[in-house]
Amino acid sequence: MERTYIMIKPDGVQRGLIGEIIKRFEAKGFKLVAMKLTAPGKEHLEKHYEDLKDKKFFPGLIAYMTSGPVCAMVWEGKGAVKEGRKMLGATMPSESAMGTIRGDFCIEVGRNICHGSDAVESANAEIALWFPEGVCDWESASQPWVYE
Ligand code: RTP
Repeated sequence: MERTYIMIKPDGVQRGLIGEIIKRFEAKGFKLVAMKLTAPGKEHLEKHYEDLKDKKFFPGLIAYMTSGPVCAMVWEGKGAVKEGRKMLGATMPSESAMGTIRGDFCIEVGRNICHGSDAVESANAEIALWFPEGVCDWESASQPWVYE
């Protein structure tokens, strides 16, 4: 089953949105297989956002991402990467549809609450970076009620 890396950024944590975001992923039918509240520091975040290192906003992004703890999670389910991105909404909150997490809860791109992997390959790399200890393989009783 496909897995995606979803992270609630420092603003989402400080604003008390962890429960709301978890609620949406659970209600959708995805399965939480790893989660931790962590503040890993600059080097780790620079690695996570390595592909953006030449962007003008990179230093600000790293400062934002290291300003407090993040909630790192792995969610599992059919099409988890693409569906997860849909649930987060567009990167720019002004373009995120209402009903999405960013559309409902934020205003600025530099405080856009959450991160979601953009492809299966990046999801696998991000899961390995954030959860080198591995994830929990557990059986969910609701699976036959989610998948036909
Ligand atoms: P993320 O990785 O956080 O899920 O975001 P994303 O794929 O939707 O967007 P990406 O282009 O990878 O940008 C990563 C994060 O950098 C911040 N950003 N700031 N000031 C700006 O113009 C700007 N553009 C991007 C956002 O926090 C964005 O989520």
